[in-house]
Amino acid sequence: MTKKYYSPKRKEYTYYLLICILLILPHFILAQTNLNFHNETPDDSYVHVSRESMEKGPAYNLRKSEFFTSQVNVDSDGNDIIGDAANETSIAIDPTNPNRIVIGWRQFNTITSNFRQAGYGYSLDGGLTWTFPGVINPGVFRSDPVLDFDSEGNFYYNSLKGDFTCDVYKIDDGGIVWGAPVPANGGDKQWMRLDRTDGVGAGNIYSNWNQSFTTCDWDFTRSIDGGDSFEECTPVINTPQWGTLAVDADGTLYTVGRANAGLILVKSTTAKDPSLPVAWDFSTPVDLDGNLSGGGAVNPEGLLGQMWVDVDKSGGSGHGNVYVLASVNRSSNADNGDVMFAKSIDGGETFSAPKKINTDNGTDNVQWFGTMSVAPNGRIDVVWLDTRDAPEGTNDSRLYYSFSEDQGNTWSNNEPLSIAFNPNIGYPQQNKMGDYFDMISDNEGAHLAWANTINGGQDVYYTHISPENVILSVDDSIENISNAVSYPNPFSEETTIAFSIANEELVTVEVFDILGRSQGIILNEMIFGNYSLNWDGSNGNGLKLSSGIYFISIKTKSNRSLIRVILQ
Ligand SMILES: [Ca+2]
Ligand SMILES: [Ca+2]
Ligand SMILES: [Ca+2]
Repeated sequence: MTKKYYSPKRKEYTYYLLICILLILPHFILAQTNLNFHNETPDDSYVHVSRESMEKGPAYNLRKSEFFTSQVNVDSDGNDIIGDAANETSIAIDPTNPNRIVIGWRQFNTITSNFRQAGYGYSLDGGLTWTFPGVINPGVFRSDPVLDFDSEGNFYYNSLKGDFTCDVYKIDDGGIVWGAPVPANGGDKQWMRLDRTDGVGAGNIYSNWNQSFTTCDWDFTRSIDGGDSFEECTPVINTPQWGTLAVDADGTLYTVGRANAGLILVKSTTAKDPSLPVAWDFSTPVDLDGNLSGGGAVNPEGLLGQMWVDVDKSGGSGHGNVYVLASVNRSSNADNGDVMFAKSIDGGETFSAPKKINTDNGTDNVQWFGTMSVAPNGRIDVVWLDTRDAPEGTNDSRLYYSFSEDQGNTWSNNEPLSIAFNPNIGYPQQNKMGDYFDMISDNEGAHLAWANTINGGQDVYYTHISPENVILSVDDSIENISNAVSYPNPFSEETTIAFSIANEELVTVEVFDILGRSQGIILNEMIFGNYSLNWDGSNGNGLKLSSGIYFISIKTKSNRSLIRVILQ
């Protein structure tokens, strides 16, 4: 009997081997792509740098009526630390005291080393001033910070370590004293969300991450005991990566990201129930006419941005809507970065056609780090970095903002909220400015944690955006108001507001609180030349305002000047 070289059995084996290779090939392709521009592996060794020994310079802080910006990674005197780097921000606000805000980031103590640690800073005055006490765990490689509060004001900081596992720190005093962290499984580019409902899932913690870089078998975990422990890893359908999570008003969990076949949304109505194992209802393809990517000129070793999901919890006509947004490489044209939005009005089963949020012309400008959050009243806030104003041959970027008050059908004009900066400077031996920003919306405005190089290095900032004032904003480039001052400042009885108007026109002097809410108009007259008026700290109805920080806006048809005053 002649022995055949190819037995039927061997043929079958070869066939199965081929199928296996085909099935796992996309994973390797994604893993390879990751390695090129997103991999949180320790590289340079830890170098101890004393903050006291670093050179200091003025922090960058900007106060306008449409927004205010405060530098977060400052020393104990509020100064910029020259020669450090900070990026990849996440923000959390205490729902029991919204003046308590915490921002986390990747802190590089010196730009001579890409060794990164868990940076954090906190504000107790609504983001106006910040304290950066130092990194949480000095000398330990930590990356990918993700922060959140539960409904009772407990704070959680999820942190990726160099072995592709995550820790969750839990503290109950607004971010001041740190205990030991709890192991939380995890992997690279994890995201975390708390259930802040008062339903069956109240206090649950959810996290998912990039399946390609983890020591777990899968890409999801849950805590049902307030962060004391995290469950064994379980799989999310189609393993989305580089995305975020959202919990709706009923405790339903959504997660989004890039899968092998494109962008997806995955939904679980059972994850909230501690008595049930985590199961997923379905996975829906999301068409944003493009895909998440990275490695572009604006952020060479980082992402173009992550994919955002949020839900309408307003109780109004948009209640339950699911919104997704991301900066994507476009499919239907050559644009390397647009901010694209889509919505679902049927609980994530189907999505609308994608809508481009940036309204610049052509396909040459890059809109990156697109970031979205939804306010309790249903307003959708979106920010991104934008190269549309960049001189030819540069990647200079400005922060832009737009919002929608009608469930994403129409959007406010694209408004720039920063000067242009070069995102390619200040690198800490790693050519990127992190992979994402983070934002939280309330009914008054948006709270953004972000990075830029306006102060000459990579630094972390908090910006509070007041949508109503963005609509009212005027062109600051025309100078008709000069020498605007207020004295004494601080004041208790009365302050004199003085300014000069170059050409006669109607001048309105109006007082705003730190959230950008008008407290009353104190002057509205035709004025020319030097002018002064006295203000006793009362509102438009003659009632004395409470002690605090206010902004006096001196506005003409074409110009606005702001003075920050302290009423004692
Ligand atoms: Ca700095
Ligand atoms: Ca990262
Ligand atoms: Ca573009």
